[in-house]
Amino acid sequence: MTTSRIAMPSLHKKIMSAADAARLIGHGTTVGMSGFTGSGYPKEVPLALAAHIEEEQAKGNPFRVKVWTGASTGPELDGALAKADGIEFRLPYNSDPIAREKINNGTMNYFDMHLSQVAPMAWQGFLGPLDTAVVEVTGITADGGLIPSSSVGNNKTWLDRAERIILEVNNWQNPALEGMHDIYYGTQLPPNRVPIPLVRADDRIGQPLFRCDLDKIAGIVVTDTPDRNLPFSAPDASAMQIAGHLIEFFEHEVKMGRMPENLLPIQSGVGNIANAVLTGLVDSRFENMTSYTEVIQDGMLDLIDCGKLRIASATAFSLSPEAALRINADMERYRDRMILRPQEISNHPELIRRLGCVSMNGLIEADIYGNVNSTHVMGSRIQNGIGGSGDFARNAFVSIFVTPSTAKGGAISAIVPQVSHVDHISQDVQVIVTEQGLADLRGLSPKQRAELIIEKCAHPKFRPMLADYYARALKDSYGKHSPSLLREALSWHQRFIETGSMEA
Ligand code: 0RQ
Repeated sequence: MTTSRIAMPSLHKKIMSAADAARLIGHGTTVGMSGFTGSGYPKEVPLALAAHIEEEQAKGNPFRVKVWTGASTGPELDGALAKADGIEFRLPYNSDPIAREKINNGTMNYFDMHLSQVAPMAWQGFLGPLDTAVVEVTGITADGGLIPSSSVGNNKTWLDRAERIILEVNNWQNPALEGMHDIYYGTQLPPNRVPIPLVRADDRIGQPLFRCDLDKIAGIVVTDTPDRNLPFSAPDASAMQIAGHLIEFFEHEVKMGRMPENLLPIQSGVGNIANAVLTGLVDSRFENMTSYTEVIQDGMLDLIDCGKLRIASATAFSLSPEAALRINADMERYRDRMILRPQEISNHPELIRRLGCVSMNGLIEADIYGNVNSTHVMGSRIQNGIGGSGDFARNAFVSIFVTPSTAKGGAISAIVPQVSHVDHISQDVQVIVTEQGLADLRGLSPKQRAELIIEKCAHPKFRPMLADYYARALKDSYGKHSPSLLREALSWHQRFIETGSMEA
């Protein structure tokens, strides 16, 4: 396939097939791929690599690679490589079902880490060497600048650190993306770190293009395959109730003078509920809002379209296929309202704390003291990963977690005596919202938190069980600061594993 997107003639000789590019990647090596929540990931080389791996394995030759990405990607990358049993180790965030299965059956190593820390840890040398970068770009300028695509993720770091670079130039990506990105090249390692000069969500502190050592480019593959994001489900009654509670909370915070009229920069996590909250804000009275977050979802387009969101700063799009068409049809207009940055900047603790982000993330379960498990079902099966939730929760102005009060058709309570795995300690969890209500936990002791969470957030079916547990814990616990019955604290999970329900 050819393209007019490569404006530097000397690079044309590097164009090759995906199969030839995949053969540049060797067994046991580490590959840094672009991609973040289904956007901007390479589509051809990983598929060709999976085919190559299967061929080698059929000949009896072991062939597996270590894969680093920005966050989750698409079926052509994680799905295809996992299916071929080609991934020996992966970091960070994954949501691919085949990869999830391999991780949970113990055949794939997965390092689930805070998304802001991936690039710094690569630079610090904690993750080992990076052999190959495979990065999707929208085009290449006449002087060799790389126009980023629909996600930035860790691409800057992969391009800088890798010994060899393979580019996928994607004709499907809109050329009008050029100018939307802000690639900051000022990060340093200690002891030379300096403050990052970003003080508002709409500040631009870098440059629109990636730069790389052109001699490292070993191959260029041309594609026109679209990003493959999943559609969001329409917000259900429970999601709308959660959105309603949150908007009431925001109104109260403004009335109390704790937040300005246009709120503070919003961070909204992945998933259907987070998207529903954004959709709920469309009908709210808040105007001139800003967002400093990691992904731009459908709900943010709605907020921009209705004129209520002034700027959305993130590292990637996470759009349904319909929303991707919508943005592609009107990219020049959206470009003025959006900034895509490296994920070490979109998720930087210094910046999240400085801007005072209002963070809203989903959870798997929370306990009565407000510790949150975002990742592990029944304490051991990973669902996705911590993603950016930790970056935001610890550093936010106010850290909010949202969830339906039950899961799996009501068999599981999302509020439990003790979480079966901890991602966010109670100090990083200030508000919990379910369709039942909102618990504002700021300034409360563990016992006060427990009473409020049981009253406001638990499903009525599980509320008496929780109240009973808590009353007995208050009486019989070894200590009375965070009362706990150790023999019983995880018994709800064990009961689910044995009977298919947490109900007694
Ligand atoms: O599984 O699809 O098999 O039924 O978890 O749950 O209710 O669809 O909710 O899409 O909002 O995801 C925490 C996973 C919630 C997400 C989590 C099962 C449930 C379903 C999805 P099925 P829902 P959502 C920054 C923010 C961590 C990363 C993060 C997440 C599936 O929000 O990955 O916050 N967060 N990043 O059935 C058993 C429970 C369960 C449960 C839910 N208690 N027990 N299964 N499920 N609760 C963005 C990035 O980092 C990119």
